[in-house]
Amino acid sequence: MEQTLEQIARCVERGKINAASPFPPDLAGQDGAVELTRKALAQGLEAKAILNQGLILGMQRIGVKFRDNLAFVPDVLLAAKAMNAAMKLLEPYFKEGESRYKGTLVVGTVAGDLHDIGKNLASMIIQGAGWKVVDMGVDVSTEKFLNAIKENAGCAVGMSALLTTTMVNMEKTVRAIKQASPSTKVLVGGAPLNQEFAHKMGADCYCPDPQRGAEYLESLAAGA
Ligand code: B1M
Repeated sequence: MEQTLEQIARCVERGKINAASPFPPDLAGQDGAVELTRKALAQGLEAKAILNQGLILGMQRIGVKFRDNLAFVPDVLLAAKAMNAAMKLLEPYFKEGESRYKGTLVVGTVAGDLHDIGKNLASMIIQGAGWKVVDMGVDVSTEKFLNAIKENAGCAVGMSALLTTTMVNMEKTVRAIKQASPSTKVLVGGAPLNQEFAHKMGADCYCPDPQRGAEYLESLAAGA
């Protein structure tokens, strides 16, 4: 049975969605994350074990590879597709609804900025790490972030900015969040940012890559 979980993790890591999917070529014709998840359920494995020791493990691995430049954007997108497809089979087993989540992350690209590829990747990897992600989309105003914090009590907030011009908007939003809700943890990412700027604007975590965000949230969940 452990072998099935490892196979599931490997399928997610490699972006092998199902038997019909042609990618990756060396796994053509073989079972993918969907068939193996079905098999694991038929073997009597708990949905929680399949999620944690199969799907999430696979997403963690691709997240680390992506951080280390050993995997690239399409690899992560395919891994997320494989994970989401298999997750659908597990959903009925999580009867307690959202209690399976470690917490909630509200994410958005800041006001004036329409770039969403990095934000979407971060969302997928963080979701894959067991967090509920409330995606606000792009061009998200300070007011919208503040409303989302009210609607998702206890959430953390993740922001992305790709333009030097919108870094300023990010700073304004972080400051407004810290003023309105000092205990809300704020994660920031995006190519033009750096640790120094993130620190200056008052963010709790600078994420040069999504994995850093997932690890920071993990440390929060562990009470570190
Ligand atoms: Co734009 N663009 N763009 N663009 N674009 C850049 C960013 C630019 C560097 C290109 C250039 O000139 N060389 C430049 C910015 C220059 C600057 O400000 N210094 C630029 C510009 C100028 C513009 C426009 C102004 C162009 C114009 O219209 N004249 C315009 C602005 C529109 C707007 O936002 N208002 C514009 C538009 C666009 C498109 C719409 C065409 C398209 C966006 C499509 C989309 O996102 N759906 C686009 C794209 C694709 C790019 C480039 C080519 C790629 C960006 C990207 O997606 N990278 C980019 C040039 C480049 O980077 N080579 C460029 C891949 C992505 C995975 O990386 O987002 O950094 P990134 O995310 C990383 C990390 O930063 C981190 O994890 C990700 C994975 O490692 N991360 C997080 C990011 N957010 C995170 C959040 C987290 C955790 C980690 O937790 C919350």
